[in-house]
Amino acid sequence: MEPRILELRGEIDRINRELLNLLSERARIAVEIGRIQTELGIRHYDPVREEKMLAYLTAENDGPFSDGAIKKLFKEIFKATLALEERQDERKFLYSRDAKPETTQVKVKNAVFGGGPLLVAGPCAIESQEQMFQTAEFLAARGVKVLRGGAFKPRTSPYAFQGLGVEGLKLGRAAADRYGMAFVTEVMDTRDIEVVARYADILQIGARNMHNFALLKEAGRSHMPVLLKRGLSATVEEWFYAAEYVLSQGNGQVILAERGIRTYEKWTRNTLDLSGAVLAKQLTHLPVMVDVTHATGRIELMAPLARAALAAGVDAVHVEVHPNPKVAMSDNNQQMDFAQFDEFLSRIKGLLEPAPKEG
Ligand SMILES: [Mn+2]
Repeated sequence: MEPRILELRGEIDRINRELLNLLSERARIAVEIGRIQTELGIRHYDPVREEKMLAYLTAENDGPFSDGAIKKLFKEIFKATLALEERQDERKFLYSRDAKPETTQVKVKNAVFGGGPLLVAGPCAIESQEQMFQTAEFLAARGVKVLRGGAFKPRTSPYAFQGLGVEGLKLGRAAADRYGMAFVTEVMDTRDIEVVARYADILQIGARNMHNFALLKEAGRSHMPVLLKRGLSATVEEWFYAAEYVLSQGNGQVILAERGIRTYEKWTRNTLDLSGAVLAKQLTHLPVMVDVTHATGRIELMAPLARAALAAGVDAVHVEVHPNPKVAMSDNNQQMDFAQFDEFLSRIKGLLEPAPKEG
């Protein structure tokens, strides 16, 4: 190598080191500014300040870099700094894995969410004693530990079947007790939390209520396990923030459920956002469930997507099962009958073995 080049490269290495030190010093100061901004509730991103810095730098610039190149370089520095400040904030959220590295386990009866793959199953709506007992008996015999069933139903039409209410809660509780299962059911109104908590083991907050902050806070105060479904049009961030509402009330028992989001696709009821579910596993310490029934609305898709979800490491899969879906009072086409559930189970069985312990 030409000695002159080697010498100049040595100079470049020295300057790189200095640049690195200066960048790091700049970042540390910016993070301190970010900390104060967070304390004061001020946004980190300040476009006016960025514009002023760029104007100053281009005015000072005598080349050889063009003003455009200088702007581009510094914009990258600004971007990386902003990301650092936001990362700093992220650490403070209770849902964050930075706040709590180990996966939270939510224990209900014999079931542990976050302690190996689980199935949650049952009819869309609780309709009768016979229906609930038949379903619970069938599911319990197949090792399902968590029974679902809606007593208060959020229906798109106000004239559709709204659920049996408290009568339904009693049926769900009785069926779960009879077959040694945990019982999860939806609560839609802060005024119902007390009565639902009396009969259920887990309070479900449905997709349509994910943004009902009063309900989230009350569910947090109940100190009951909460199954929080992602809203139809909620971003992953909004979903986590909804969980934060519950956690911030001192209730750490939250299970996140991805149940499909609304997209332009019409051949599936919703679009299963498996990326969102995996992000929830990676970024939060909360157990994550994937509801393949509402995500797809198509029985033939449920086993493949349940396999995908379990292979991707989610903690639970949710399906609707009904002794006779044809006469069900809601979601007729997407509830499995018993034979379909057996077929479903045989297709996912290999993935239901407990995962090796986290190291
Ligand atoms: Mn349903």
